[in-house]
Amino acid sequence: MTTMYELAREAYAKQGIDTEAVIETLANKAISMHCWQGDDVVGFDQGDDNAASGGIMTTGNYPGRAATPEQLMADFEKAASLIPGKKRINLHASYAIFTEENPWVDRDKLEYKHFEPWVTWAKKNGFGIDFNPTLFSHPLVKEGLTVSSPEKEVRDFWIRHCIACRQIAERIGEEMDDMVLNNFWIPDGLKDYAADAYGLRARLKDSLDEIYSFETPHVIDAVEQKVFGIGVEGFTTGNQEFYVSYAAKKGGNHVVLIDAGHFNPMESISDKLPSLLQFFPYVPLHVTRSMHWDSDHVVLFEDSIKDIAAEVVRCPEGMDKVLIGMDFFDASINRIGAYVIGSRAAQKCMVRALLEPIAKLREYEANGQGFQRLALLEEEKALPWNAVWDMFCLKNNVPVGEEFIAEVEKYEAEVTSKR
Ligand code: RNT
Ligand code: ZN
Repeated sequence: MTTMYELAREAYAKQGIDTEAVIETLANKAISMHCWQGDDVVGFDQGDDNAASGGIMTTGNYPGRAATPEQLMADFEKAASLIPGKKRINLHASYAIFTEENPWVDRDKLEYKHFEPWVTWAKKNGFGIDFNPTLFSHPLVKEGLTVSSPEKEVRDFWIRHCIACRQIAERIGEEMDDMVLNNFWIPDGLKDYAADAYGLRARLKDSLDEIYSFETPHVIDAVEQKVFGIGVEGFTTGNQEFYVSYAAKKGGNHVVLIDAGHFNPMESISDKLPSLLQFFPYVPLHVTRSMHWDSDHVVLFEDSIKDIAAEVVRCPEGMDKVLIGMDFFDASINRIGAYVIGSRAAQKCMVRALLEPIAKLREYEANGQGFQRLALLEEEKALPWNAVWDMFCLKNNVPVGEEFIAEVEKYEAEVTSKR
């Protein structure tokens, strides 16, 4: 393997690329791993059999789902030990931890104390934390609506929830001495065509104004659009025009999160990065793989993801400003394996992007040498990036190549199969 790496190092050096620098850059780029792959987006606040609902759905019935905070933490640690580089855990409000001391409260009454165990655990493991209010899988998602509902009682409940979540995220940021991404995915929509689309969006705007009416210096406030959700195919309150305009007008740390599965099938999200990065301080991503629709399949080393990684690297400061988060949930295969495959695939795409001979490509482009640019783009695909990826894993003390399969199998035999 070392010999292969040495050959790769030489091959890339010829293109003016320092593979050692690439390995170091990538090791410092955190990847935010979603807690919800570990338990099929069930959470801990609505009972054990509360399958995801309200515009979101998991399919599959693989045994061994994490059903308690302890199990989810253990599984996450196992997955993280097989993924190179820096990691963050992305928590949803529905993963509040209730104890005898801090018994169950509804989502509008959540406080920092319900997440303190996560903070203690994250610090111990060297993970950063990101956060999300949970506006789904709850009886108060009424007729598919939350903060844009015509019922004031419904809106107010969710406004209180979102305010609580911003306060929690801020406190997490203070405790961690870090910026916390607090992302709002609001599933609101209608099964069929809307007659009062304007009214629904006006209510969303008013609710957000109330939610964002106080400062949170440790929080990056993101909003995530979607073309449609299950059961709400006819109309989505929070579409791209709404959220881009809203975040841009708010300014500061208000941004839009881009989920790779939330656009029309042929719409490339990579091309959004060089636009959004001109105006926003951050562009958070949900890296996922959609199959025909927003199916949240486990991420693989595929063109759509490679294209996103390429833009992250090509855009000035993209490595700092684009926040890479995962958002897939497959309940049909070993869940720890799913984490590992998906996160490593995203990182493989990043390695490859960092190895691109960008200076040369830009020179060709600037000189109008279209043939040369295309030829190099094509040849570069066959350079030995995989040897650099293997070295990256080796240097970060995680299994190289498919060695992680045996590790996941062992954990399954010893832990998850016994649940
Ligand atoms: C749903 C959105 C959202 C969720 C998570 C659980 O379509 O992608 O980001 O997947 O918040
Ligand atoms: Zn998402």
